[in-house]
Amino acid sequence: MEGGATFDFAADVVAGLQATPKRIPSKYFYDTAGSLLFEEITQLPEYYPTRVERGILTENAEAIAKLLPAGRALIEFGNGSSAKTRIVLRAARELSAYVPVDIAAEFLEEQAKTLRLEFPSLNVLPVAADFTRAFDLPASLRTMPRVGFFPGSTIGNFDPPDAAAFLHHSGLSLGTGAVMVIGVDLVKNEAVLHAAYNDAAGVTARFNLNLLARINRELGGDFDLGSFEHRAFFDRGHSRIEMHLVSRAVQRVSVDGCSFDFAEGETIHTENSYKYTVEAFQALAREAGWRPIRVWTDSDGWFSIHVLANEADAANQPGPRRL
Ligand code: AVI
Repeated sequence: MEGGATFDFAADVVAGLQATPKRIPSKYFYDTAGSLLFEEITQLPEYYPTRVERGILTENAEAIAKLLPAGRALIEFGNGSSAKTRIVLRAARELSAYVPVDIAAEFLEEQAKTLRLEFPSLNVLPVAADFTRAFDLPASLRTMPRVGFFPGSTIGNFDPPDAAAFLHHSGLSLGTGAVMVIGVDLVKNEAVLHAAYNDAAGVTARFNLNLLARINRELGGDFDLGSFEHRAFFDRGHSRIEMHLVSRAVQRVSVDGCSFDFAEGETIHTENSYKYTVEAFQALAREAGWRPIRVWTDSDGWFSIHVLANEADAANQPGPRRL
């Protein structure tokens, strides 16, 4: 496996809890327990994005494959564990290589083994890296046309300047002439959005609270999980779902030798999930140096799959506002 990267969980948690308002980056949801809970979320009746995106990919797999260059390498931003990866791998025949890029090296290697068994002729080359920054692709890909794949509207978890920075960096990593296939969740009826992040079975609440359990497990924190509750709401002004953990009481919590005071009702902001219009996402992509070629949505207009082309000379592209 190529690469290697880590996040500084302790430093980010301490800095986030010292900030006003308190916040913790959503990338820390995904330890083993959190990844399993997220998997459960994707199967909930209220959580439409996974189901709807899979439907769009299944219906349009051939048309999408036709837009991809021959002899291509497919680079997935994420570990390639999803059913969506398999839809694309089956449709995008004649792949020269499949390269899943993810921070979680062990899980990545396990997924790669599974994929090699399922697709014996596929050259699977996992890269352990933080794909939110520029990273190096395996040297053997140098001569192959590259296609990026970023499903699941994970880009919605980045604030727009970070989303633009991700698109810009991925253009640099993939190179001139690359194509990107990206799933983006769309603005819709507020009740549908609200239900998707406040499911009746309480799985999203457990996913959110697992962040505190993870801090207790890994950083010797003493969060009392019963003293915090899940809150998720749509903020129309920012066009995003915000997730928070709300303190039910005045309390003091310690993490990694530091203590943090909470007022009753004070929150830790744990996630943003931006919802775009097709036009707003295309404008963001253009700003980051990608040209929209095609977009598909479901019949309700709830979710979109975009194909973008990086035609300009990436080395001479201006960066987005913030990198
Ligand atoms: C991974 N990401 C796109 C999910 C989302 O919808 O923003 C994470 C999630 N948070 C709560 N439910 C699902």
